Amino acid sequence: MASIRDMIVFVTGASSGIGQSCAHAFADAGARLLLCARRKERLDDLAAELQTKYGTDVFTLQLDVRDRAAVESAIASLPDGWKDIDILVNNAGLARGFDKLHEGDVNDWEEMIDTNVKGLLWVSRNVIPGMVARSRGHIINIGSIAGHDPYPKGSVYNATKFAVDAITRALRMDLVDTPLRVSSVDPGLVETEFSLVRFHGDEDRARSVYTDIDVCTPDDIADAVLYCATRPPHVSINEIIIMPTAQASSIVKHVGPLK
Ligand code: NDP
Ligand code: 8X3
Repeated sequence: MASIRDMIVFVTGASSGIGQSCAHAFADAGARLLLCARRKERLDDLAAELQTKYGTDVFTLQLDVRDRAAVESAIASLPDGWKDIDILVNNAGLARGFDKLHEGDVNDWEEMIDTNVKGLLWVSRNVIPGMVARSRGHIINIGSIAGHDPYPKGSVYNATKFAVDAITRALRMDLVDTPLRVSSVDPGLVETEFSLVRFHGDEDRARSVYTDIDVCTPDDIADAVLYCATRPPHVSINEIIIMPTAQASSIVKHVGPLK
């Protein structure tokens, strides 16, 4: 296992779920953490927890990744000591709605495309040049099984995650003559605030997604992300698809006890 001690790890969408678990996993491994999300109070609470628990050096940024100018300016004006990002975890993302395409809400579509695709691009475009200049860096994108295997009523979310997969694979080709690495970690069902956000705050509907099925936890996913980040420099984990044992594809899931 390669050490990431004192490396600067930038996790987008660290105020909840997988991003928050990644922050814990990287802090536990001795990294310094740059954390962004829109809910700054949550980030500051997390920073305090990481400082107490692991003695982690944390810098928090209130940032909406959809805002291209804000992303440019936030990254350009990072204080000394935080500019040289070693590992970028492009995690910020969401699903909105669960509808047949011809009945979908176009505002939901815009939010997903602006966050999952354009937001990931704005952050990447502003972080990767520094990595290339330093000949050092690792980009880990959080995709989804939905980016390999589409499902009904998820067309636009699926499309955004197919886009993440295409960006990941093409970026790896763009950087093949550098020491930089590009990975994606593509989960199936993980219990986070994801479904609450997808169903616009409907708690009962969100809970039902995870009822009677032993789904992954955000810590399970963070473990895979950390695995990618801690391989020796000549080894690139290109892609990890990680799902609950009770899920075999986007649509094949076993509800109830396993035999
Ligand atoms: P959560 O809703 O728990 O976390 C999403 C995180 O993204 C939050 O920290 C949120 O912070 C942040 N975020 C959302 N929009 C923005 C934005 N515009 N700017 C900055 N940050 C933003 O969900 P998950 O942890 O489950 O989701 C994380 C990633 O994992 C997503 O890319 C999702 O698509 C992917 N994924 C999730 C799966 C699951 O089943 N849970 C399965 C496969 C992939 P804030 O609201 O404070 O801005
Ligand atoms: C999230 C996985 O199947 O809940 O990316 O949409 S799914």
